[in-house]
Amino acid sequence: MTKRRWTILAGGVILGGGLLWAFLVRDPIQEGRCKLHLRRVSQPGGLIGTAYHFLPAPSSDGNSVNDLPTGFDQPHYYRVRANRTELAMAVNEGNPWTACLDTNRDGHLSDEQPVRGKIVRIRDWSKDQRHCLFGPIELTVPNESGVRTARIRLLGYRVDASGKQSSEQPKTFAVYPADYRTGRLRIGGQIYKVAIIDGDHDGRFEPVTLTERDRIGWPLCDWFAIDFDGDGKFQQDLSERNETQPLGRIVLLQDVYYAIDISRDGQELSLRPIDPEKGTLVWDRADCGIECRFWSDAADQQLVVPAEQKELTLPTGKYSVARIIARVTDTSGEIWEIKSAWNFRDQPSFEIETDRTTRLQIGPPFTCTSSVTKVADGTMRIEPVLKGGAGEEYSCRVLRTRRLMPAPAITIVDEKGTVLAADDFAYG
Ligand SMILES: [Ca+2]
Ligand SMILES: [Ca+2]
Ligand SMILES: [Ca+2]
Repeated sequence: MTKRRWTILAGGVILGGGLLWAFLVRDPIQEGRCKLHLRRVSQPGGLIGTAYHFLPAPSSDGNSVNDLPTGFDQPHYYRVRANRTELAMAVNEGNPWTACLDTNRDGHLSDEQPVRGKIVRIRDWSKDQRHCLFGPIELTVPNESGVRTARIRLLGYRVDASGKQSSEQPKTFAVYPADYRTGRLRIGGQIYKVAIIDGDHDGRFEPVTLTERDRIGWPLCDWFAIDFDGDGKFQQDLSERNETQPLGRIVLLQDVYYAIDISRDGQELSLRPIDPEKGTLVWDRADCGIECRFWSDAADQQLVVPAEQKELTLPTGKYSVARIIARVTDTSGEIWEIKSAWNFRDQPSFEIETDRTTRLQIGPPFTCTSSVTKVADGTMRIEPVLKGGAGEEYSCRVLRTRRLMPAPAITIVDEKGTVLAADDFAYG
């Protein structure tokens, strides 16, 4: 056989194999439903980044731990939230760092398999950082119908809570799922990639309650993602392009609401058009346009509400403010803009009830106070705190027609009004 014939034969085999894979192995794309396949995640980032939650600061107090694995002589103790309970974890300084989790919740760590950390470099907040990665760690979760499994990874940040480089120890820890499920379905002639993430590590997929939060107020819940724009990625920046949401009962897609149904084993998903029960939201505010994102146990909402619009209808459910941009246009046509702070703990929540009205006073009037904390003897940290009418918190970065204005100034006076110090705040 000539070389040319061998090439044709090889090409035919590859093409035949590909067609066989396409017809027999790959799932056909169905209208409104799909099978969900498990996708393992080794490195942090990407879609799974939306399901990070940050652990409270470590303590040296191991009161809830009866014993430790051999060699744990410099332990720091954490609590990891999973399946609506807290698991004790000890992290030991050393080379390598080692973590041990009380996976069977018996108060002992000596019966657990310690996990060695691995140093990874991750581009984080536009800088290359070294972090310590652990896992995957398997959690078996007993329930009424048997045992479910959740797999997690732990990421020890080599920066402290204030963003400074820690000397040796990974003090700040994030936990994230070690896998997610994904598939593709068709709606109205268009194909969408979808995914679900077991963000509360209980081995099942249920609508968010919005009550469990991590230390920055990020929801500790399952997540749903849909690639609205078809670019193959799931955007997750809370902007109008965002494609991830806490798993609710509903998703809004091309102005139509769809009920999200997921099988008990998490292997099948369907989106069914519905007309949900609704109530009215009334916005009590002055001449201020609002762009915002609300998380919800019903349907995630991205809203752009001009100053003159004072009410709108939303599906019945509980809502929590995830992001706000408040905009005002002055008499010279300049657009002034502030965004909500990256702090989700104190952002307001509200409920929409069927055929009833809920009032919300997001936006002006704004109040500015300061937060003062002692950093060291003789050193205080002073930060401005800007809040809106519903108690929502904003960043003090003010944009004037997309240009960042200088940071606000501060003057400290005594009881008689004598100026003791005057300076400008610094961003960052
Ligand atoms: Ca144990
Ligand atoms: Ca779950
Ligand atoms: Ca996308």
